[in-house]
Amino acid sequence: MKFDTTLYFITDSTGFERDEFLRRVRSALEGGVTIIQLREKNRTTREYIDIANAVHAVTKEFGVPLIIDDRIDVMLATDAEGVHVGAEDMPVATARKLIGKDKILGATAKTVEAAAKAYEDGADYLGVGAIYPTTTKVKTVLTSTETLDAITKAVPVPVNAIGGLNSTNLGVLKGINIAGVCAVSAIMKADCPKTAAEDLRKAFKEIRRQA
Ligand code: TZP
Ligand code: MG
Repeated sequence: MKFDTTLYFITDSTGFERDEFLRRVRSALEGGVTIIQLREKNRTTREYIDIANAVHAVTKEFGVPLIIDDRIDVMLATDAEGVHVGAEDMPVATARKLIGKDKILGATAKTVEAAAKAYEDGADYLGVGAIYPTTTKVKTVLTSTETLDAITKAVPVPVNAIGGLNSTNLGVLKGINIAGVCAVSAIMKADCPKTAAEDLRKAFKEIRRQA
């Protein structure tokens, strides 16, 4: 399926009541996020499916694909548009085999070698980072912009930058052929997710223009 990673919003429901969480997801969509990943680390399978169905109902209104972090079973149960696997999750080739060719498969890569393998194994896009230190709970190390640049040149699929990104600090990505940026807290924790998404889109457009 076709997708656009220009502004890739990854959710984190930690600390939000369900209604407030869903309100924020909707607000981010109103601000123009182009793809959403539901990333839930402390949910039972039942809860994960329940929140995924609720988020999917909203993303469908906007025609924006929903990607499920890590859990192919949750993706299948909710008929979400895709799944994203990290280095410690299901191998990319296995994930592709299980989900078929039509679902979107994303992978995390921190080196050119890992990126090339993920692409060969069937990834449709790659997330690369962390570019900056992040306050979001994640096991990650920093990835240099040189490595990010090399990855964009090594694979033909869209490559997104991730990690500590917000509308004021995208300058370091100028001249690198990324397809888009991923953000968790810059949107999730913003006073207004809609405005935050709009600002990120503008900032990304601006570095594109200057490149
Ligand atoms: N992978 C690398 S950094 C990161 C993930 C999931 C978290 C990014 O979160 P934030 O809040 O946008 O820094
Ligand atoms: Mg993961």
